Amino acid sequence: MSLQHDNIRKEFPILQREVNGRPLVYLDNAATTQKPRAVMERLRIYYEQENSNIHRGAHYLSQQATVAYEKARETVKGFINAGSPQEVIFTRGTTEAINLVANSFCKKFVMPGDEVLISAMEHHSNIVPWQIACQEREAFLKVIPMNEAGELDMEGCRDLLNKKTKIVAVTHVSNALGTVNPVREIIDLAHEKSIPVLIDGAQATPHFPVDVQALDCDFYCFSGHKVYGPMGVGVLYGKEEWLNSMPPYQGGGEMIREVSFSKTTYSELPFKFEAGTPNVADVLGMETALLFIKGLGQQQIAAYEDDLLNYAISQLGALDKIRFVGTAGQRAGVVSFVFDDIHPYDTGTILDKLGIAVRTGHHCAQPIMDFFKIPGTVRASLGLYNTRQEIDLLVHGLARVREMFA
Ligand code: 7TS
Repeated sequence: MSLQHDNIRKEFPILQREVNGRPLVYLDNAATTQKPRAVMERLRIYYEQENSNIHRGAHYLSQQATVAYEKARETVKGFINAGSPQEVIFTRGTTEAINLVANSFCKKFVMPGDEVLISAMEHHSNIVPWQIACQEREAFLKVIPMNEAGELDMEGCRDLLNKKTKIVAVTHVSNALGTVNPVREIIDLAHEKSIPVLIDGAQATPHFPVDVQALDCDFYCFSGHKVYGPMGVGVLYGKEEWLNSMPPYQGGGEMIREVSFSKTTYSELPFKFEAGTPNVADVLGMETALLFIKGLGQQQIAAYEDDLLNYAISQLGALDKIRFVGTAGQRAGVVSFVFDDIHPYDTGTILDKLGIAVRTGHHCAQPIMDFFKIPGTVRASLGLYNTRQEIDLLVHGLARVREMFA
């Protein structure tokens, strides 16, 4: 593989630390990724040299910070191939991006009796905001079913799309199963009926390049902290015609043109959706992270991680009594499993003693666990810095778990 691991791992200081007396094996990248030096350095420089509020000051620092912030928007535009920077809204993360659309879009376009279509494998972030909006609008939440492999039922999807469907919201990659969904196909089906589609890209953007124009999605969301950037920042991409037709999500400074007590007019895009002082430092940190992964090569990262995931699946598959949860043909970044005789929590606790960080539980996707009739899974999720040696350590750790419970 073409990623230079010795060099790459040196860029992530936390990977050099020990946990419980062992070298850290970090396999919880779907929850959050570790940060390269360049990202932390960007935050330091911002606060040491550039800190200022943007879009308002006439002074030098404010102008410099404003230019840097708007340049970061251009970088994000390039990263996802948006049509224009106006289509890039900075948010707190994927969760806030989805809440923005669920709130604003539904207020305008969803009427009593209408339907919102999601899928059976959504993170709670792509369920609850739509549930709240549907309750408010007296609309119905419909769910695209999935099969035992954790693949969406495309016939079911086709059947559920109808005149009452006002928006479709599906995840690009499942955080609990690793399934890569055929989002382009879903978007085409929905567009045949003029229904817009939101894609939750939180687990896609870390693993492979995304082109929103090629997908032709109407909205796309992702989080900075899952693409090696800081926490507390993320992106909503939206097609200009939709964003222009939607009402503001929050009111406040930045998002207005003129305010009087009788009437307020709003700013143009993207500012209409960025009320208040934005998270400038972390936007710049996220920009650095995106440039970092572009610098390594997103295709190279995808190929490397694909190989590593297949290696993990084949090595783990040799363990006694292991059952994979999610065996879709197309997967990225995540391998989820259970031992039928050992609670995931116990497995996770023992791995932690060995310095191995995985996540156990329902992964904020309880309906998936209900579907498989399990309390949760053990999930190993990969990042660009993980290695085959770390997979071997995971497998050894799990063999220890089996011995202890024998
Ligand atoms: N959508 C998906 C598919 C996710 O995996 C997550 C977070 C979110 C939305 C929410 O992202 P946030 O950055 O706004 O919190 N997923 C996980 C996870 O798998 N473990 O911890 C968080």
